[in-house]
Amino acid sequence: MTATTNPATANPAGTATAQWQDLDRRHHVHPFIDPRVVAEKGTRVIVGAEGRHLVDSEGRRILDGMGGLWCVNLGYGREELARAAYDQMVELPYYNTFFRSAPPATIELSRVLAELTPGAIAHTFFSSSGSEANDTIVRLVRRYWDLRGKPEKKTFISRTYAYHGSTMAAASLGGFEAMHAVGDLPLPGFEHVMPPYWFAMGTPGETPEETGARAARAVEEKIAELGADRVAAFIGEPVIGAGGVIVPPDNYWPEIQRICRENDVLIVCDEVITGFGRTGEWFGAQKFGIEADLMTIAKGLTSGYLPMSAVLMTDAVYDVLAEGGVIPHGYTYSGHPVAAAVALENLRLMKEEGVVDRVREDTGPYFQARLRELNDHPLVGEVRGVGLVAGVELSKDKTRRELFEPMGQVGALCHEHLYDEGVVFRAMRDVICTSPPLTITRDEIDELVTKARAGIDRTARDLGMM
Ligand code: PXG
Repeated sequence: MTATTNPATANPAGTATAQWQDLDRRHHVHPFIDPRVVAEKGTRVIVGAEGRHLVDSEGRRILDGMGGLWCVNLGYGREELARAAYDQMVELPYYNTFFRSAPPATIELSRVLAELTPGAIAHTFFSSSGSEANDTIVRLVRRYWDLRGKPEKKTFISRTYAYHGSTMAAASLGGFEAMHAVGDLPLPGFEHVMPPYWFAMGTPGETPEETGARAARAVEEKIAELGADRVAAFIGEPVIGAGGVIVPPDNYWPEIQRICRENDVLIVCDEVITGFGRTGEWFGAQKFGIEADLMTIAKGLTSGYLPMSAVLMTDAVYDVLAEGGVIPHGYTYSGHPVAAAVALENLRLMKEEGVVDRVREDTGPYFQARLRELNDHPLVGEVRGVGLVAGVELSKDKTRRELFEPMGQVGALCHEHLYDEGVVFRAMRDVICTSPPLTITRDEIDELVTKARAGIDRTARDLGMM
């Protein structure tokens, strides 16, 4: 395993897990985790990985049911990606895209993305994280409406449980109260409506399609309430990811599309998780028939090997922005050549290996079918998902769709048990989410489901449910 031979990342015999944990506790501030929990339990030190498995500092081999953080789409240990980065670093490690300049890899990537993306999407603005890309979208969309002579059209409509990132604007777009509570968010001009989340928000007797229709109607009503002349855009993940894998019924997106078009509201698809094959299509927009005006991409663009994100836009949006002259917006690392070289190699490998076709035709349906076997479990309320992303909603009483209170404790407990069984999931509220590398094999899917059931069994025993 490369991690044990590379002096920069090795876990030398003298450095025990406890020592790493002690250093981590004293000096490292983690995102999204209670520092007191890190202090008490110690961080998990991940020292290497190969294929779909991680290796921790205790030498344990763990199946990565999360593809890192919804991103390591080609799996770990892909030397082609390392070589692409190395070659580019030797040739041109950095140059900016500000001074009417650009590295060839960056230009080529913008061409490849225009070819790969659906519909009229043809232009790319690069950044390094999904959050930066979504911040960029807020600025560019507001400028777009200024240039169109409609400066009142500034408000973004998003959804409860949407995740769009952690910067001020991206967290404002997101629909999490706990995130809004940090930094006095949302900023002005961000509104939230219900998502098409049948299990938790469907009224008794309502079908998923009826909940979907009601969630779409909430967008229409919000536009009416604010006035269409004040609404800039609707933003949505085709499938809500970090918010608990909320898969919309088929009638939801066509309604959103109609409502936005009728009200001259732009459609922004946040494809940070759903992009690059996750749903069995290259983009979630294709899976759900969405004609996006702008798209956010990140994560799977480089399989997470280097940070890179982008805002993609149609000719129609770009032409308005371009006529407005200089766009005073950009990042030092916009279009970073090394990240671009890795993205190009990543996309080349995905095409060469037919990764997206395999997810659509083979591993995706197999994964969904096998995970749905968990529906017979007393603790499982619902299994939902598409392609290689899924959420298992743990519930007190599935027939009544009753959730646990307070929310999140059962999910966190289950997450621990799953790790002890040797598989990583992501617990969000009491939904245990999985988004494995797209290269996962049928045998590894069997391993994932077997370990998932064992972890859920342990959780149910703790709760006295079996
Ligand atoms: N949009 C979506 C749909 C995302 O899932 C972002 C934007 C922001 O990307 P950056 O690169 O700025 O993180 C994301 C990121 C989790 C978790 O706990 C999910 C994400 C990030 C961190 C944690 O599941 N998604």
